[in-house]
Formats: sequence, C-alpha cells, structure tokens
Amino acid sequence: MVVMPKVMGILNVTPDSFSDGGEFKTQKAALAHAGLMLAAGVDIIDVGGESTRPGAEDVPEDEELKRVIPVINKLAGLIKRKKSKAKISIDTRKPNVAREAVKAGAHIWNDVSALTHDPESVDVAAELGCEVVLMHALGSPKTMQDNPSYEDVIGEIKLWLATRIAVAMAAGVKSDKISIDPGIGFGKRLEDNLTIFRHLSEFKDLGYPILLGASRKSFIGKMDGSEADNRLGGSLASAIWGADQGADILRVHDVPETIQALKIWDTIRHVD
Ligand code: YH5
Repeated sequence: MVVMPKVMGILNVTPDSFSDGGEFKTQKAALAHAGLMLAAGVDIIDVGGESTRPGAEDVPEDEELKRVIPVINKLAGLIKRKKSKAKISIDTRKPNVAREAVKAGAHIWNDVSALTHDPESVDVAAELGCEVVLMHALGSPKTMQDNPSYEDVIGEIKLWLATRIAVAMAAGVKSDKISIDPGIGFGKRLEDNLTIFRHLSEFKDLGYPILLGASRKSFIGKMDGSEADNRLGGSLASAIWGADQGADILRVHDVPETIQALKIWDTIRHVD
C-alpha cells in the first residue's frame, strides 16, 4: 500500500572539518537545525554521532556518547516545549550508545549494521523494547565500497533482511517494532542502487515498513558529477520515487523541501 511517508530528518552531531569550536558549538548548531526541522513538521529526528560514510574511521564509544547524549536530552526537552509529536531516533551501531540514547528520550534505534556490529546488540534491542531499523550493508563502512558485487541484488538483500528479522525476533524484538532498509550506498555500485530504486516495492513482500535513505548520496554525484552539497534535486527525485514505490519513512537532510515535494505528490495522486 502506498501511503504518505514519514519524514526522518538527519541531525549530524559529528564535528565537521571546518568547525574548530569544539563539541559545544557543534551541539548548539545541531539543536538550531533540529528547531528548523520541527517547525517544518518533521516526524522523526535521526541523531548520529558516528560517521558511517564510505571509508570513515570508527568513533570510540565514549566520544560518541559525549556527542549524542546531551543533544538527545536537549532535543527531548525542545520537542516537549514545542508540543511536537516528533520522535527521536539514534543512528548507531553500538548497544551502549543505543541504551543511553533511549534513557535520554530516543524512541528508535536506527542501526546500519542491522544489529550485527556487536554480539550483544540483538539482546539489548529486545531489552530496550524500542523500535529498530534493520539496514542492509555489505561489509562495514570502512570496507563496504571495496568492490561490492551481487548476482541478484534484490533477492540477496531481501534474504539477508529476512534473516536479521528472524534473529531479532528470536531474541525478543517484537515484530511491530521492526522497520527495514535496503541501505542505499552501503556496499552498492551505481547499478545496484538503481536496481534497488526500480524494485523498491518488492521489499514490501517482507511485511515491514520500509525506510529509504538516499539523500545527497554519491549515486547522485555519479550520475551528474555534483558534489554532496549540490544534490537537492536528485535527493527530492529519489524521495518522490521512493514514496511512489511505497516507502514508509524517508531519511533526508532537506526537511522543508522534502515535505513540500511530498505534499504536491500526495495531492496529485489523490485527484480523480
Ligand atoms: C541509510 O540509508 N545512511 S549515514 C554518504 C553521503 C551522504 C549521506 C555524500 N545512516 C543511512 O547519510 N540509516 C546513514 O554522501 C542511515 N539508512 C539508515 N537507516 C550515511 C549518509 C550519507 C552517506
């Protein structure tokens, strides 16, 4: 069934290479950005303190905690003050970070490793009782773009996600808490990413809500030569394609623009 997807806004709490203001300045900027997303009507804010871009180095747990937990605490307060219904998700592969994030007010554990990064992850997810996003990646962020290949990209990702769902449920994660994600850009060539878009609706067969994260990713740059900060058009086209294929959650950088695009798409498709 095709529904109006929820919009998940990306809130990066990784100090960028331009900022030398340290942790506090990064966190202040993140909260200001969150305020804009809330004003635009975002459904979920995805807080991330580890870079999982291709080739990125691992962030130590204590560093990740220092980055994200104060932001989640303040964000939970901001959401309450604004009487918003927005939920908070934590983008992490680390069970201790997920646990502290849920204590601080997060509702969703978004894990690009689908609870494989740490052997304790599935048990912690069950214990927390929070929603979880299980994403497909071929290999770890450090190595995933080293020569990925598939014989049947859709079949292989579906089978792997079905396995991760079964493992999570066997550990006690409830099926109504699970969403799945084919993992655009995570160990995929351009042709693999395009096949995933073309056949996205087939992931509906698994019976779980689908999250799509395509915003500003390098498959867009591979098609038109654009840099990451110049991919709004490609990101919106991807979001609308995903919505039309039945994606339930769209993970995006540009929240007001995506909400506007969805409103137009949703209005047109209901005209008879
Ligand atoms: C995702 O797809 N992605 S972090 C490379 C870029 C731009 C953006 C410039 N966490 C996903 O956003 N969680 C990330 O090129 C995610 N699904 C889910 N569930 C990577 C990212 C990005 C990478």
